[in-house]
Amino acid sequence: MFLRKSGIGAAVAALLAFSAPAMALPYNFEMGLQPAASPVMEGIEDFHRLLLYIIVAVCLFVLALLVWIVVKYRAGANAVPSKVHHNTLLEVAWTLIPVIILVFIAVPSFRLLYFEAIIPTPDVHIKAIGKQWFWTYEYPGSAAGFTFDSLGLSDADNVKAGKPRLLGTDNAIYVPVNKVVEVETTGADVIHSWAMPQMGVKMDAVPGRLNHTWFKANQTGVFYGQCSELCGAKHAYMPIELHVVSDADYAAWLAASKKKFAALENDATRVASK
Ligand SMILES: [Cu+2]
Repeated sequence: MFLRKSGIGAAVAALLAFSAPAMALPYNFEMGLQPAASPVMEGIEDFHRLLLYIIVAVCLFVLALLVWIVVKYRAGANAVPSKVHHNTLLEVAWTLIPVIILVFIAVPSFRLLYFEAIIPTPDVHIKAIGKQWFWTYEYPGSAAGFTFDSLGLSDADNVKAGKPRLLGTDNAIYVPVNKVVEVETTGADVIHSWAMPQMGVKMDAVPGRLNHTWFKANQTGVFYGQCSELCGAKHAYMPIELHVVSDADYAAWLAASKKKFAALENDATRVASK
């Protein structure tokens, strides 16, 4: 019905969308992860691939055993079943082999966890404060830091701005490319989670706690994420819009934003955009 209704053009477009290299967005019929844009996400992709190979091998092996048992030892071909039980060699093997597989998985897993957990010397700090239901960002700076709110746009405003539905915001965050960005997350009311799939980042924003994570975007572009901890009625409406730009563009955005948003010198003052 979809094809009849929207015609061949739409079908071709759908196929193209299917095979096109994913931009910084999820796309129709996507099977894998969103393409990596940071070293951490590249590590996650590699680990994911390794696990997939292991899982497929284990599943095929178990399937082959099942088929073999079902065929060879079916009642018709094996009227008098054997009463043998216990086989020390087999039992040791089916205990040891899974242990070896798990150790084999654990090594790269811990290596990746440490890589994520230990933050390299950061070039940029951002503080993301989850609120019901938007994000407040702080860009602390020695001279003049600033803070602003970042609210999800309505469907109509997203269309107007050419942004994807449920993902566009009124004030995007900017970071420079190839620089280590440290993200501090906290919650103002309930637990939220700052998640940016293409950077391999998902960090809970917990009231009364300051969590740290990092990413280093290896390409410029616009990336989208969402709050990923069920935080109330409008949980689905607090997206994250991240622009990764060149150093020069970042400096320009920083200078403009310092003027645009209220300075932090007065703690109590926080003025939203415009
Ligand atoms: Cu939330």
